[in-house]
Amino acid sequence: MIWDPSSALADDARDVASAVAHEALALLTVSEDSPHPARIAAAVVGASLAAAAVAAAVALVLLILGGISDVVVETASRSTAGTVRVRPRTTPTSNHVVLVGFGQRSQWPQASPFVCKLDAFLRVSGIKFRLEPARSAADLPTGKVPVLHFRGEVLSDSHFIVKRLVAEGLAPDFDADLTAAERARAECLRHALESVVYWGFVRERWCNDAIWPHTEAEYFASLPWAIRAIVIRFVVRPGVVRAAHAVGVSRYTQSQWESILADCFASLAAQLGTNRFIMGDRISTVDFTAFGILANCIYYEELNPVMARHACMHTNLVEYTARLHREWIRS
Ligand SMILES: N[C@@H](CCC(=O)N[C@@H](CS)C(=O)NCC(=O)O)C(=O)O
Repeated sequence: MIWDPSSALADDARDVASAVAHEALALLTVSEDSPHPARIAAAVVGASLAAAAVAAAVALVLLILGGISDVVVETASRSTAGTVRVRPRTTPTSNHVVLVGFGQRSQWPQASPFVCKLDAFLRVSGIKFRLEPARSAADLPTGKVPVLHFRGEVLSDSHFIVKRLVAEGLAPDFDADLTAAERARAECLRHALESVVYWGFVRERWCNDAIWPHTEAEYFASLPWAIRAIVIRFVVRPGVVRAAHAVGVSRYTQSQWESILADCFASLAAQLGTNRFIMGDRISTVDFTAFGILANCIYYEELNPVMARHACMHTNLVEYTARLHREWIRS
């Protein structure tokens, strides 16, 4: 989640600072008994320091309140209505499609397997889009990325966005040629990747104290220091860590978790075999999920070394990811 507190807050703090400094100087210059110059200098320095301290304190409080109010507004509206109403970034007649992600890295891939999945799906389907960062938590109707602004609507969840674009005839049905048994296998793989393997990113990026500083720098570098030091550290991270505990991924021992990962990647590698795509010689929807997960494993090794090690044990998975990167993203 990303906050973008208005610069008006900082302006307020600056105004307070300059008013305090101005008052202090005015008092000194109109004094009847002309004090000693050294005392004047000391008083000016003292007043300036006091003004700076007041400004810093006001700015800190305003910035923190800005961030916290975002969380509070988001939580309150979600708990009553279930979803947050977000103003679309496109009009009903607009041809522009906006993919909202975390936006913390300008170069590909986004540090979210689901954003990466949808990004690839849109490119391969020939749908032109702009990638924009979430400007605040209130930009995300379900609190998650990706979000797609499309013809005046705000769509959430990569799976349902893909379904919607196919139903509208804007994207091909990549699964049309699969048999019922193949669809079943593809669906099981998709769930294994999105509902099990995905949590490996959370376990490493958010729950590992040694890796967390790198995650924080990668995700939140653009936020003001006060928001990072207080809101991210004491509100956001603990929430994600609690979610990992509730799902159970952080309760496994390291060897238990690595054995689950090893089985999942071995299944994916076995299904891919020497084929071009996961389900054979044609793209199917599960390829976008696999690509998003594998690209995040491999290209963010510093944030998830265990995931990267397990994915890279399978040469065919590494080659598949590199080839799709070349064909889908770089071309
Ligand atoms: N089922 C969703 C999952 C999306 C998801 O979990 N996104 C993660 C980033 S990779 C997220 O936004 N997490 C924030 C949170 O859980 O608060 C989809 O397919 O879009």
